[in-house]
Amino acid sequence: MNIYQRFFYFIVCLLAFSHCSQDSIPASVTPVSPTTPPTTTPTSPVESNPPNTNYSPAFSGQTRINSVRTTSDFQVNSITTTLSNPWGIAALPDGRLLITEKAGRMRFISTTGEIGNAITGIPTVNASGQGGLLGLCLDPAFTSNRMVYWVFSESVAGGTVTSVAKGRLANNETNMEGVSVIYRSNTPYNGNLHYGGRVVFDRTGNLLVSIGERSSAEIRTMAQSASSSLGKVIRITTNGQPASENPIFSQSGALPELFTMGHRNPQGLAVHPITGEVWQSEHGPRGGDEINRLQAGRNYGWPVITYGIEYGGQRIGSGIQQQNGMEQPTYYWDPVVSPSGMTFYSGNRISEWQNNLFVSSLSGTHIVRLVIENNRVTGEERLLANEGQRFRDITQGIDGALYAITDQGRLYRIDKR
Ligand SMILES: [Ca+2]
Repeated sequence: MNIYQRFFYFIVCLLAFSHCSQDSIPASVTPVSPTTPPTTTPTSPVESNPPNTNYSPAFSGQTRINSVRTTSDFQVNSITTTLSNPWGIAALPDGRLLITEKAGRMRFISTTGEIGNAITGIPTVNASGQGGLLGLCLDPAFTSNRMVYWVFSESVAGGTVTSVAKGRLANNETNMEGVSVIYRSNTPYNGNLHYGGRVVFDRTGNLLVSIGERSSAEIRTMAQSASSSLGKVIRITTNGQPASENPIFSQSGALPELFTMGHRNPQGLAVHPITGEVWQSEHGPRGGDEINRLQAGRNYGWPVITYGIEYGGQRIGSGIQQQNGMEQPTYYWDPVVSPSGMTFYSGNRISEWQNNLFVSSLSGTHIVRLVIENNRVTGEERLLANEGQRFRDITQGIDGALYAITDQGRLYRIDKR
């Protein structure tokens, strides 16, 4: 190679490595820096870097939508910096928060930063790679039944799987009672990537759980097989049975728990406060991170259609972005931001945020704010971009503030000043 080829090769490797590590173990904590005004003008997209592909969107506004800027005065407080790889956050009815830590711990944390001891009774997790104790949610009737549901990666014969467990939070708050694993993915794989890992209740009172396709080229095609739970969003009862409302997929051997198929690594699920529909975020490859509006029985395309390319630069499959019978993402990013947990804002403290979607971004190191009108994204903003944090999950507290956790161990509170 001549010197120019070597330089080009070096840049390609650098890009590939930086993207491969989008969900790896975090860097060290960086200090909070003061907010500086964005350099973009309000009408230009927030993304100014060139895309990784030359693919064209299927419709106007599917990517690089014009930026918006919050005009309300809001404040950001770092409540604590000492969590250890927090992965999921849920708001308790009494105002506190319940968080998971990747290594296998679940803890209370107050909105003033007091961190509780690890709750005992949580089944062992396999915390290798991207695995561990992942997303969690509370039962809608938590106040009376104290039930908690969570997703984790688990060692089983033949590899590891994405699993779902439930337990009753003991009255003394030190342990989980009556813990049981209510669901296990049916396709073990020897790997430690792409577990998915979010869980939410939808308005039918069932649990939706996102399950990744385990990443490797040899296994990811299972996202298109209705007989595997890999690369799916499933819908199950609180006992782990297929929800009776579930769609029927036409493939022979289709699993009755499937809700949607054709996903890569979905790390975000959120229920729209008006429509009740479940929206999803999904890590793409190099380019092609997605926001999807999930509709029962639909196929979201991976790995047949995608707006991304392989980390090494090759096309994926036939290199197509659209196909009949496969859903287009509502929105996509190229280059990627690595979207993880997300929530719709339904509070009234910042009225211009109502029904906006807030998405935690890992490699993008910011919180995405998406304005959504008539099921289309009409504006994008990057919040907390100067904090240098890999945002893993975000939720709305009982007090109406937003609470976000980062891989580096921080919990932020974002609210009207
Ligand atoms: Ca897709």
